[in-house]
Amino acid sequence: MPDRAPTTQFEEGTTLDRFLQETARSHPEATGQFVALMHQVTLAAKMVSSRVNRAGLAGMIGQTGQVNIQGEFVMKLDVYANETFKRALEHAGVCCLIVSEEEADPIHIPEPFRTGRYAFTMDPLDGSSNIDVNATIGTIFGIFRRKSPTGGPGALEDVLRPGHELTAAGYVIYGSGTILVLATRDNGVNGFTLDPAVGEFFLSHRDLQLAPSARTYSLNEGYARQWDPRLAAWIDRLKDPARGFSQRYIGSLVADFHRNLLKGGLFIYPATAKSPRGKLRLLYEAFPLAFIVEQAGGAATDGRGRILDRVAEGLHERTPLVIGNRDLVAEATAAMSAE
Ligand code: P6P
Repeated sequence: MPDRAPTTQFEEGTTLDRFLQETARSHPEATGQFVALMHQVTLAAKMVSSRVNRAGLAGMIGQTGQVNIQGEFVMKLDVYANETFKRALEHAGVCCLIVSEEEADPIHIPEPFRTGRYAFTMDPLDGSSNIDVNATIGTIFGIFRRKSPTGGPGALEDVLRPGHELTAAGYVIYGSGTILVLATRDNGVNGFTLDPAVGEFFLSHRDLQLAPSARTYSLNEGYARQWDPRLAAWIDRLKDPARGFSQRYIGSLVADFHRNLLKGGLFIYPATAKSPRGKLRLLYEAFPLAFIVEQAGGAATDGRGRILDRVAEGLHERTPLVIGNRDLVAEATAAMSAE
């Protein structure tokens, strides 16, 4: 369990801004760039939330007809979310490089803006295929301290590195409410709920910790015949009524992850015949969620080893993902990797 100062000094209803300012005070070396970065993330999250909630009215539903690097039809909200987070981050002098699921190449900070001390990775709007059925979607992000020389342009070395070098990670879930969940090494995992009437995020989920175990598993059973036989056999054993499990699968990574973070559970997106290396992205989906779940006392593997020990070798590299309560992740991983 990570050793850190609990956030008990913050009462419910503390604004995210106050939380960031006061936790920064425990870092004398802080330059304020992390707080400034999170201010910009918060602004972009509010803007995307507003647009997502009005998508049906604002004509943002429906495909643009463009195809992104993933070969998926780009939904209009994907484009808006990507542009909104980029614009919020590139002028603030806090980032040296941005990596987005929506863009093939790294996004460099344009002139005349200064580069900052952080590299930012993101899936600006994950689960966008669920938008037109009004299902919950989300933004996932990771934050690395730059390795490249200060003041110059960011470089691939700032992001193609082990996941355990993340400084912070989080997600924004756009559902019945909008919640920003932020994980840092010093203050664990905390959730902030947006009050749209006030335009502020307020601390609502303090010091989130996964229960020791759970009875929910989450994966797409439609691919069962494509799974590795060892996984198929283990899932079949998991369905023994004596184990008391139920299955939940929304098909939106942030929604499935958020439910399991709050209620406990195991999420698996394995390699399949259709996606032999898995479907989810290592750098800006698996790494951030693995960082969050470990800060909350859980675990994340790729079906063989710890996700955060992986080194991202490509910006859009795919990976299998097994994530959730530590005991269930260990049991599933042992089954999937048995000789
Ligand atoms: P499948 C959404 O398209 C997404 O990228 C994740 O949000 C989600 O977990 C996964 O794909 C669902 O994939 O193949 O089960 O529809």
